[in-house]
Amino acid sequence: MTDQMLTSEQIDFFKTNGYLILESFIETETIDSWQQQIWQHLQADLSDPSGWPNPYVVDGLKIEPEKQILGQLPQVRQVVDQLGGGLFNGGGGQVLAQWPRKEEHQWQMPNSGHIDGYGPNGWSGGFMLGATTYMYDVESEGGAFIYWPKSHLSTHDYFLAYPTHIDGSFRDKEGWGWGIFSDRSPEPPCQFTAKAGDVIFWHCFLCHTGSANIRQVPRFGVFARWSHQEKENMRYEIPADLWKYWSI
Ligand SMILES: O=C(O)CCC(=O)C(=O)O
Ligand SMILES: [Fe+2]
Repeated sequence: MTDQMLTSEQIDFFKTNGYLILESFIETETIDSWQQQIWQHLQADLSDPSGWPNPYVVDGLKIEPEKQILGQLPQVRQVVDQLGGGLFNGGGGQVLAQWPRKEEHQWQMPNSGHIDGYGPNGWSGGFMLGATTYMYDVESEGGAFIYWPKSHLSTHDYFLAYPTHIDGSFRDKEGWGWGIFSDRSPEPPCQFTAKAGDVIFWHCFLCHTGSANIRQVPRFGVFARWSHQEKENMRYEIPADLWKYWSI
């Protein structure tokens, strides 16, 4: 492994599109171990759908050893350090499941996507980067993570026009919906169909959302997110240069 994980072409791609997909980025041994741990945690089995639970958020799963958490894997940390110049913090793990919906045969692309950082506890501020991978392969209509390519640019334009909205006050307007961001996207949404262990890194302003799974295999999405180390100082700022707080 070299110090610089990403080539300049990959960095240019990330800056232009707001995301970067790295195929087979996680070792098979790690994926195998995650699979074992999640089924053990759920007290269920891949081969016995009748015993599958149904929660979207897989609560209380602590991947062990800790260095096997998505955001702690050395190759993931290397990418994050390269993009953030060592100033991005976080990388904690979260698993979100999309269980097969046997009763649904018609799949629809979601009509809007959100940006992260505006959860139930309010605005966290300083969110910079997310990463998503899967524990099992995800085919089309199989509960993929959905993203709007290049929407980081239109979201940036939105906040340049309405800088005070960065704190989440865009939600105060009556009739508000996440479409205020994703409807501005220069490109339509895509499904992140991928093999287990392929990783998508995504810019904090990239619109995204989950989607229904009408296939056979549960979608276990593994997420990690990073904030800026100086977030208390920079969280209200909308720099004209979208990459001001990045090292790329
Ligand atoms: O489940 C997904 O693929 C999307 C989840 C998501 O956007 C989130 O938790 O912020
Ligand atoms: Fe999200």
